[in-house]
Amino acid sequence: MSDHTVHKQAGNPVFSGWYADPEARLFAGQYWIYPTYSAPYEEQTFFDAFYSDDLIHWTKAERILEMKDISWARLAMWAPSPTEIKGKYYYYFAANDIQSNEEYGGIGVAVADHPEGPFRDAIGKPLIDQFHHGAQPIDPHVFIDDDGSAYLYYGGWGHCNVVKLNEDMISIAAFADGEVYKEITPEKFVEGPCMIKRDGHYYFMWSEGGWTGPGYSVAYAIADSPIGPFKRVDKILAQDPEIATGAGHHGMLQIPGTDEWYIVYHRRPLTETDANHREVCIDKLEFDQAGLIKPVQMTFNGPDTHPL
Ligand code: FUB
Repeated sequence: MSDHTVHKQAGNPVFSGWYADPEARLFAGQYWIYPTYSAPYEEQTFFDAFYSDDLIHWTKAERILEMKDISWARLAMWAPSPTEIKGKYYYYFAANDIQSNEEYGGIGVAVADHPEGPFRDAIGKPLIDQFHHGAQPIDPHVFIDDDGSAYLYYGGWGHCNVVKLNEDMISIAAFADGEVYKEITPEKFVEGPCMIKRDGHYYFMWSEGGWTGPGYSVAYAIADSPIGPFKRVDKILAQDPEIATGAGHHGMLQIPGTDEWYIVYHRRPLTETDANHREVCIDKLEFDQAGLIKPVQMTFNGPDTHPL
């Protein structure tokens, strides 16, 4: 196993260091956060992860996946999203920030026996290596529906697609209508898709604006199906002149056995303007009586303690 460093830090950010694009999961009885290492592209050559028993104390699992183990990756390893199926951990990530179908890279899949890795490339090539419907192959987010169907949402450059994963989790199936790459782009979508299911409804969320600037933010839609249609409802997370700028690209955590939810996201401290100076924060996300998401209040206090 990799080196583990304990971060005892109450409040936001929940751990120190420049990190972004957090995915949030509950694995093996612990809370997990899987972020991008937020540095210049050439230095984004590995992923760390963080785990906690209570949402307050986080331990770093270092270098759970490294570029040296991905033959096709050369820089900009971004936005991981893992899931657990039958005791195996499947880890979707982007690499190379491809600008056209002439370049090689896109979304890969790695696999491990433990949530802290070590993850190894599962197929030796990208799972998605082309633009489809204008979507840059970045920002994967894996979602398992109640019937066990696995969906991979992804996309940048203002377009979002969803694909269905086969049971092996390392190959792509066609939908019932024969389509493979289904475009589901909601109004104002830029990147960073995220899906949860609550009370039978699919809450689809995404980031809007430019991630390098202060106006980066999160909005959402509600649908009756994992493939939409997704009609934009409203923004739920945005900069706050008292707290931080550039708040977006998030994951979600539900406290087990409750209807208590937290949004795990990155934001830029008010003192910073460097695009990569992003840190991972957690705040409450609440629903109103009608099931609509209330605007998130960013805080410096961070989450309440939730021992597992
Ligand atoms: O961290 C690199 C990129 O920044 C991500 O892929 C985007 O979603 C944005 O957060």
